[in-house]
Amino acid sequence: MSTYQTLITLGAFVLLSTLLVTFYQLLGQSGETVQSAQQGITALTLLTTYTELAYGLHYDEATIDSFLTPSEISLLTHPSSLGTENPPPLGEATEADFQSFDDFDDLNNYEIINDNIPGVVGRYRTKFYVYYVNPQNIEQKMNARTFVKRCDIKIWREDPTSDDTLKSSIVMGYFHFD
Ligand SMILES: [Ca+2]
Ligand SMILES: [Ca+2]
Repeated sequence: MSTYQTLITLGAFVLLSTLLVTFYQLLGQSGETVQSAQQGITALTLLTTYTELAYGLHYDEATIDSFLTPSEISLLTHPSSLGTENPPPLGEATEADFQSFDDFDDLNNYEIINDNIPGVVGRYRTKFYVYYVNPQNIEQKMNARTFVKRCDIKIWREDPTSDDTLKSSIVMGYFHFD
């Protein structure tokens, strides 16, 4: 092989390795894309599930067994006590999770860790935060009882760590027509 041929061969190898590096970079990127898409879908699935469960709850512990009129607003849970009612009323289970929650604000400060979802890699954490809002403006948090509560939900994959957090808010109102 002449020097010229060797140079051409070397040149071909350089070209081939450059192509291979680019190829593997692309492969790596699409791997990341698939991973982050899977993460997004998982977070969204959890959000949908928890949203449906939350909407199945009563507005307040005080509205489970009785119907409140606007003048009885003071019977609602105090803004600083939003959360679970433990010990629970006689004959009811300790309020600890979605199986035992019975009203919307039981979700306040609740956290769920999912690390065993079939077919899904990683550990996901979901946090809930519930507060009263102004019925005319649900962006406005109220430190007083109202007939509208808002629940902010945050979901993210914490292992392997991810920078993406899914945030969502749901609102529940208690209305009466009299
Ligand atoms: Ca409760
Ligand atoms: Ca409660």
